[in-house]
Parts: sequence; C-alpha cells; structure tokens
Amino acid sequence: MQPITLYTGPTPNGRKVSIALEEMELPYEARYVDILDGDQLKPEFLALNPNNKFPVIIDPDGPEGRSFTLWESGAILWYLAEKTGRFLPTSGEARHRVNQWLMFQMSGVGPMFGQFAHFNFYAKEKHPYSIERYGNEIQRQLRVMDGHLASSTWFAGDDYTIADISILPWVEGAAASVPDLAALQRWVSAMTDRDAVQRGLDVAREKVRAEIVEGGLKGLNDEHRSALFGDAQYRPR
Ligand SMILES: N[C@@H](CCC(=O)N[C@@H](CS)C(=O)NCC(=O)O)C(=O)O
Repeated sequence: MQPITLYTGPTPNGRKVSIALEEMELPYEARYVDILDGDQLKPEFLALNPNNKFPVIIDPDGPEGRSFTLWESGAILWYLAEKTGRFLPTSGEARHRVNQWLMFQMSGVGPMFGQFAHFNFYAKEKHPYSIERYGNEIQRQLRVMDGHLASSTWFAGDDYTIADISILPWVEGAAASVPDLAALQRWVSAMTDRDAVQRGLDVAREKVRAEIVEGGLKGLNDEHRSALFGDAQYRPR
C-alpha cells in the first residue's frame, strides 16, 4: 500500500488525523504546514485546499484506485474509517451515534474552543465579553461530555470510534483543568493509554516553537497575526 500524505501541524485538527492513521495502521508521511509563517496561503497549498487550512490528505489509492485529495478533518476521519472498515460501525443506530458526536465536535467543540483560544491567547487586545462568552461555552460543552460519559464507555457507546478520536485532542488539556469532571477524565486516561494515540499526538510536536507559544502565545508577532487573521489571511486571492 502506498503511503498517504498528511499535511498537518501540532494542533487538535491535525492530531485527530494522525491518531486515526496510527490507529488504523495505515502507512503515511506527515508534511508540516507552518501556518504562522503563512504556508497555508501559498499557491501550492491552496491548490490542495482552497480553504487554506490543514489537515489535508492525499491518498494515492483513493476511490476507484485513483489519487484522492481530501480536506476537513471530520470528512477525513470518515473517509479513513470507511476505507479500512475500522472505528465506524457499518450500519444501524451505532453508526448514526458516531456521526452525531463527530458533528458535535466539528460544529461545536472545534469552533468554540478555537474562538476561546483566539480571544484568550491570540488577540492583542483582551476583550472580556468574548473571553467570558467562549469560556462559558467550552465549560458547558465539557459538562455535556462528562454527563454523557458517566453512563457510556466511549462517546458512541461500547466501542471506540472516530468520534472519540475527533474529540480527544481538543479536551485532553481542558479536562485536567476542571477537577470535577471525573467521567471525562476517566475517558481521557483511557484514550491517552493507547500507544497509537500517543504516537498520533506526537506527530509534528517538535515543530512547536517554544519561543512563540510560551506564556499563552506571548511570542506571536504582527506577521504571524497577519497570516492567521490579518491582511495576509483576508487579502482577496
Ligand atoms: N474545520 C477544519 C478546521 C481546520 C483548521 O482550522 N486548521 C487550522 C489549524 S488547526 C489551520 O490550518 N489554520 C490556518 C488558517 O486558518 O489560515 C477542519 O476540521 O479540518
């Protein structure tokens, strides 16, 4: 089997896919995309994903045996699960339950945790309303997850699935910071005890630039801000 190429970086959306590839024992090569330096805005990357974001995969053995490029982490997890027949029930209620939690992650957890990080760490001016709004929302989501996991081993029931894989990189750190979420912490431990999860989390870890992320992204400069949410990001292309 030819290796899948994974365009990624050391963030939750990238890590979901590297965890899945590790769990599914698929051969892959990780290529680092430096979003602080604007790699995602270069024509060669935009040709892969016009939405200028990682993760992206290229599977040389895609559907009908042709090379297949796919972006959006939830769609990638679904594709890989269907390709391998692993971590996604083939039919019935359990399959829909996986989809439900995957949608919850993609439409709720990712955007809300992302906005909280933006206003709390990335934004130059601190805007208390936004920090409180997104902070409250992620606390609420963590409680929803904890309540569910109090009576369910994994997110979609008795089996470990891509729903779990999609959520872990987002809540791994946050769950530990809220002491009364016992069920969520039990689940985080079960996830992080898995060797494949550890290997997936480690992909591109060496690319984390300590001088930038230290003290809540204190090292972010105007060029990084421009690439992520300033002129370079929003310039019409
Ligand atoms: N909904 C997308 C979000 C992907 C995303 O936000 N990727 C970030 C890194 S975690 C990115 O590449 N940002 C660069 C940019 O927005 O310019 C997914 O789940 O794949």
